[in-house]
Amino acid sequence: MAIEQTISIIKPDAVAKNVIGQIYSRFENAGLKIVAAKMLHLSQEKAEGFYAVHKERPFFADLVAFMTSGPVMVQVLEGENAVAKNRELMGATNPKQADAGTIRADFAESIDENAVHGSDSLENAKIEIAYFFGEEGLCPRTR
Ligand code: RTP
Ligand code: MG
Repeated sequence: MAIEQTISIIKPDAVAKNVIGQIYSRFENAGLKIVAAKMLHLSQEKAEGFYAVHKERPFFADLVAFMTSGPVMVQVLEGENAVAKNRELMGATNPKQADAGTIRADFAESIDENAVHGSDSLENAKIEIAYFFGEEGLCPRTR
């Protein structure tokens, strides 16, 4: 299995609920390492650019409004199969359909405010890592 890196975002609803640490524990317990992290309040432009693939969708304006409504925590997770493993930990987009024990089942209220984002492919992970950490770079673990 390949060591991959993926983007995780703890969205404004979960930051407001004060569960950053609980979500980080799930990553760590699954063997994923945090190799970059920052809290930021996304600008309209940064949020629109991040979700540009959805710009024609009816929910786009609400999605951008939500993602700019408060601070988010953005991190790069590294580990075996990190992209799929993170998506598994997150659960389905709609928390009502998410498996028990997943982050969205436990911390999200609705499909619009669903606690976390995770890159959906290795290709998009690379694009999203560059989008958020292109200038700072990552902190590879040496031990
Ligand atoms: P994300 O990108 O945030 O990790 O979520 P995802 O891959 O599970 O879902 P995606 O299809 O990429 O959609 C991005 C976000 O848009 C909102 N959404 N609303 N009302 C709807 O039908 C609908 N569909 C998607 C969700 O908040 C989703 O996280
Ligand atoms: Mg997505």
